[in-house]
Amino acid sequence: MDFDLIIKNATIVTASEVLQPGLSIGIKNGIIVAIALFLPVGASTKVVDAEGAYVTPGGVDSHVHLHQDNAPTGDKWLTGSRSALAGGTTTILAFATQSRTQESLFPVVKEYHSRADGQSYIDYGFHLILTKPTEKILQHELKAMVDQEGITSVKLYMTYPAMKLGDGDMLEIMMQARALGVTTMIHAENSDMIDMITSRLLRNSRTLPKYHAIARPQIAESEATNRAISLSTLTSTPILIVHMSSPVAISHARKAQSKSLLPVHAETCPHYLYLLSSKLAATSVPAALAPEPHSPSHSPSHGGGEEEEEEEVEDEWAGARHVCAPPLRHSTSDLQSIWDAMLNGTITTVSSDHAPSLYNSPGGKRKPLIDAAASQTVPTFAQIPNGLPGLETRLPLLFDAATNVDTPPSRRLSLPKFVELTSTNPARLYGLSGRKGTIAPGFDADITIWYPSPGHTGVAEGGLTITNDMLHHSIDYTPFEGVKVCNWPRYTILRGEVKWDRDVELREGHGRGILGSPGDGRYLKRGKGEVLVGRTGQLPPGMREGERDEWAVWATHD
Ligand code: DUC
Ligand code: ZN
Ligand code: ZN
Repeated sequence: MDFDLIIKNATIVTASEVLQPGLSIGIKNGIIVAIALFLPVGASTKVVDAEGAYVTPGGVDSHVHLHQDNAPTGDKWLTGSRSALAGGTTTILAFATQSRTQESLFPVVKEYHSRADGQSYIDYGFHLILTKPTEKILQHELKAMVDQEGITSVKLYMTYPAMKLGDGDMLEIMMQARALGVTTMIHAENSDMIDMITSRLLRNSRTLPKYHAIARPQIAESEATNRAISLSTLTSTPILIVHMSSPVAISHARKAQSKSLLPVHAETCPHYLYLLSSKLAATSVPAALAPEPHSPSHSPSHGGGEEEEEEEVEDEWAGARHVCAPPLRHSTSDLQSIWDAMLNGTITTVSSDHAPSLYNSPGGKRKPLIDAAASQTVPTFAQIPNGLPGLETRLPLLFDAATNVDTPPSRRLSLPKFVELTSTNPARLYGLSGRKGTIAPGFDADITIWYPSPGHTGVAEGGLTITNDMLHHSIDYTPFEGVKVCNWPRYTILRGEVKWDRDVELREGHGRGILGSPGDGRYLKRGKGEVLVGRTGQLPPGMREGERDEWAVWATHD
C-alpha cells in the first residue's frame, strides 16, 4: 500500500506527550494509518518534511457562531471556516438556534444545514440552542436529533430575552439531556441583575460602550454559574459552562469539581486571557477604520512599538468593537485567574466564541449610532451587538503561550496542555473521540504544522504582529490588532490534504494561503460526548437516606 501523504521528521504533540523527534506519519484515504521512525515513500506518495516543526492535531473550535439568527452574523460559513483553516483549525461546532415561534427542531436543523451546505472549508457540526423546550421536543425530538442528526449537545441561555430560559425549563432539559447523554452547555449570566443595572445606567445618561462592562458585573456571572451548578446537582446532569470570565464564577466550578459530586466542565476564550475592559473605553480608531463623516485629525497609535506611527481619528464609539458577553474584565488579576484555572485543570476547553459583527456597518457595532441619528435618539451600549471575532487567532495566541520563551511562568502552557485545551478535550467533550483531536492511527488526518525556527517558516524572526489585514474573515477589525505572537501555522491539513500553506500567494477568490475550497468540509454526525454521567444512585447533598424512595420516583422515572 502506498501512503497518500507522509509527514516526515515530525515532532508530534499529543495531549499527553511530546513524542520523540523524527517520526513519520503515514496517511491513506484521509486517515492516519501509521506512525513510525521510517515509512516507505511510494510512487504516488506526497511528502511534507516537518524537520524542526511541531506537529499538532488540527484545532477543534467547539463554540462558533456563523450565519446564526439571534446572534451577530458578520461572518457566514464560507468566510468563517476559511478563517478557521488559516489559523490551524480543522473542525468547528456552530449553533443552530430554535426561535420561540418554532415548535419543532426539524425545520431548524434543516435551515441551518442549508446555510452550511457546500460552504465550509473544514469539517463541522451543530449544537442546538433551545429556547422553547416543548413536551414534544423533550420527549421525542431531542432523541431524534441524537440518533438521526448526530447532534449531541445543546446550549441553554440564562440571559437575553429571545433565548433566556427559566430554571424550570432548564431542569426539564437537564433531566432529558442526562437520559440521552447530551452535553449541556450553559451561558451563565443573571439577566435580572443586568437589566436592572442597565436601565439605571441609561436613566443616568451612562450610555457609552464602556458602561457595557459595568452593566454585566462578575456577580451576575457568578450567581448564574452557582445556580446552574445547583440545577445540575439536583438532576445529576453534567454541564459545561461556556465562555467563563470571572474568578468567582470559576471558583464555583472548581469547588463543584473538587467535591466530585458531578462533572462540571468549564470553557474560556482567548479574549478573557488577553484583553481588559479598558478596551471598551477607547475613543479613537485607526484612520483606516474610520467611519465616514469623520476626518483624520491627529494622534499616533501605540500598538506594538517600533512600527511607524499610524494616524488615528477620534471616535467615542470605538470601544464598541470590544463588546462581548460576558464582558472583558477589569484587572490583570482577573486575567491571571483565568490562566490559573487553565493551568490547574478547572477550565477544560478553550474556544473562540467567534460571534463577530462588522464595526463600520449599519448592522454592526455602530448600529446604535446609525439608528439614533435616524430617529433623533441617544445611542446606548445596550444596543451594541455582543461578540468578537476570533476563529483565526485562537490557536496562534495559545501556541505562543506554549512556545514563546518570553512568556512569564504564570501564563505558560505546556505543549501537551495546548493540544488538550484546543483540540483533544473539545473533541472528547462533544462526541468526536476516535475521529478528531489527536494524532494516532485510526484518526482523521487533521494536522497543523508549526516550524518554530526562524527562517524555516515564513514567520519573521521575533514573531509576527497580528493585524486584521492578514486574517481571512469578513470582519473589519480584530480585537487582537497589534498583539505579537511567535508563530503561525505553516500548513493546515484536513483529512490528509494540505488546505492551508502560509507561503502560497493569493488564489483569486480565496485569500492568501488558502488551498482548499468551500465544500471541502464534511458535516459531522457526532456520538455522545465524554462528559461522564452524573452520580448514579447517589442522593443530592442534603437529602437523607430515608428520602431515597421518593427521590428515586422523580429522579429515575419520567
Ligand atoms: N454568547 C455567546 O455565546 N457568544 C457571543 C455573545 C453571547 O452572549
Ligand atoms: Zn453565550
Ligand atoms: Zn457564543
